[in-house]
Amino acid sequence: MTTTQDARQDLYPTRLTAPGGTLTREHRTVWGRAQDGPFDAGALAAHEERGFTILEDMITGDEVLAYRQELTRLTTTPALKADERVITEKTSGEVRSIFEVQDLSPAIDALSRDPRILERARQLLGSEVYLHQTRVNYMPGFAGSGFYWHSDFETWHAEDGMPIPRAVSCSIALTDNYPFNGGLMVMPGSHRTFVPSLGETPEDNYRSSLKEQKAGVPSEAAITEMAHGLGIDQFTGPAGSALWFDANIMHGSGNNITPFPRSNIFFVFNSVENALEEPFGAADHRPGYIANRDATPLR
Ligand code: 6CS
Ligand code: FE
Repeated sequence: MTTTQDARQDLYPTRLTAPGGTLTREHRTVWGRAQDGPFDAGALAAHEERGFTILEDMITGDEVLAYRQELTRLTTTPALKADERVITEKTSGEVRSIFEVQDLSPAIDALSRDPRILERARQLLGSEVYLHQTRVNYMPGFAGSGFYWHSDFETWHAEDGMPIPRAVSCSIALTDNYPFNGGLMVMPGSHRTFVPSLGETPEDNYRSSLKEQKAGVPSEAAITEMAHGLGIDQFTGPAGSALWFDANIMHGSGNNITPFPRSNIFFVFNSVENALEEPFGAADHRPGYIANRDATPLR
């Protein structure tokens, strides 16, 4: 007798018990058309090809200052110190990320619904969208630790039950992103390859993975092959710039030992047609503040 779990098709098997080769992505990257939103046909074609788009001046200098004050307010709110949505740096104990930030900051909630952001997410995903995950990353100076190479979709598929990579992240820089202060690195075109990871998901993995990801990371062999084949681009640009990147693009960031923090706001938009199911590679799904299970369209 097969259960629905067994019968369910998994196009992107990962967290394998034996090494498996890379897979070619089954799904397109851009689901909407030029007439559906602010991106023109050329921009959509470039996003389909590279898997990411950098927009300078996504928000104004005044807005950057206002959101930077919000980030400071959040880190200096005593009640939040013990909140499970606040992730601290492994070594320094400083705030590393705050998840579900739209519930903690009305200003950031409003930004996620701003047409400059929401219309682009709807256009790229070709449907109504909802917030799968939001977070602010502080990447403080001197002690900001980076994120090893990974595909977000690999985690969201395995641990949250996201069926296909019909999701897009928008990272808005609140500080200047230099090559040397932990700027996000991406491998252009890597979104078209799905790299399964080896090793089952530990119980309650999110309690450590948000500080330092161990399960779900690609092999050095896969990273080496992709880096040689595709190269590495880096998201640099002034505060107010935005990086739109596909859920499956291979990305990572280095540590930040400079005095210059690299803070940003992340919105992860998922298509309402791609709502979370049961995890494809873990026993239990993650809490709602990391993976929203309410696919009500964002208005
Ligand atoms: O596990 C997650 O959902 C988070 N981890 C990383 C390294 N990037 C995506 C996401 O925020
Ligand atoms: Fe990531």
